[in-house]
Amino acid sequence: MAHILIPVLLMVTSLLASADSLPGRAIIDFEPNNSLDAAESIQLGREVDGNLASMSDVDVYKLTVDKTTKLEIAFRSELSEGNGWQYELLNEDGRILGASFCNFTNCQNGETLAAGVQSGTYYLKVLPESDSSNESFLPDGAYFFTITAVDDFSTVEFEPNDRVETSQVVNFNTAYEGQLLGMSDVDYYKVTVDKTAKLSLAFQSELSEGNGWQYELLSEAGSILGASFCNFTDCQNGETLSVGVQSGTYYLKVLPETDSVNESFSAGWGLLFYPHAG
Ligand SMILES: [Ca+2]
Ligand SMILES: [Ca+2]
Ligand SMILES: [Ca+2]
Ligand SMILES: [Ca+2]
Repeated sequence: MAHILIPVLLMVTSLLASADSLPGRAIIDFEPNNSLDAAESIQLGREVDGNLASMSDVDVYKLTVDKTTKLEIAFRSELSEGNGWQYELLNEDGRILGASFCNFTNCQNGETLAAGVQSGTYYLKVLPESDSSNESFLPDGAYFFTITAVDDFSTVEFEPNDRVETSQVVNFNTAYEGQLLGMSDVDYYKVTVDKTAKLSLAFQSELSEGNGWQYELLSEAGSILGASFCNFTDCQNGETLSVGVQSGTYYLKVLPETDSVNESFSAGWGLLFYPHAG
């Protein structure tokens, strides 16, 4: 009898060192660039050198993507700032596809945010991390980022996936990375099983979060076959949920653990999952 081990769900935001800067070729923050309409055009693979001039400064950059791909945003700061930068990848309609806060030495060392996108126009919006208007919260120094398109996009989440109808198809033996973008984000993934099997879903978060993730394995009709809350270091260490299933279509639904709409409960920014068959 064949056995199928199934999906593993890990939650991760990849943090990688950013590429070396190329000062002579950097694109400079050219004001005013404070809105989507006034966005400054940038290019893939070319570093942008910007700064926030005040707590009301917002820098919006615009780029065009001509294929389905994974965008990697390597972001870093000149200085280590406790009140750092917030940056968001937006689609043409202004919907957030990925976002991060960048601060302290983590930001100075650089981090990478990845998101799957279709061909189209996208924006990167940079603003102060704090939403205070007090200028003492303004991060000093420059920020730098480079957006690159990576052909290996099979392991990344594609928004929008907030409904069963728009769920993302995933395969076994592949790790998928995504994120919850706020308390209203829900992520659906879809997997097809071709025989009676044991479905195993492993789930892990990058960070230890007290208000963590909730995930459910659903049948095609929407009944919950298995579910778990994943939080604190237990989630960071990873856990596995297993259920026996018949052949058919199944959905994995991921949402914030708490049903509060308070964004302070937002469970980190990273999500990676790994469906596995063996
Ligand atoms: Ca600026
Ligand atoms: Ca600006
Ligand atoms: Ca998501
Ligand atoms: Ca979603």
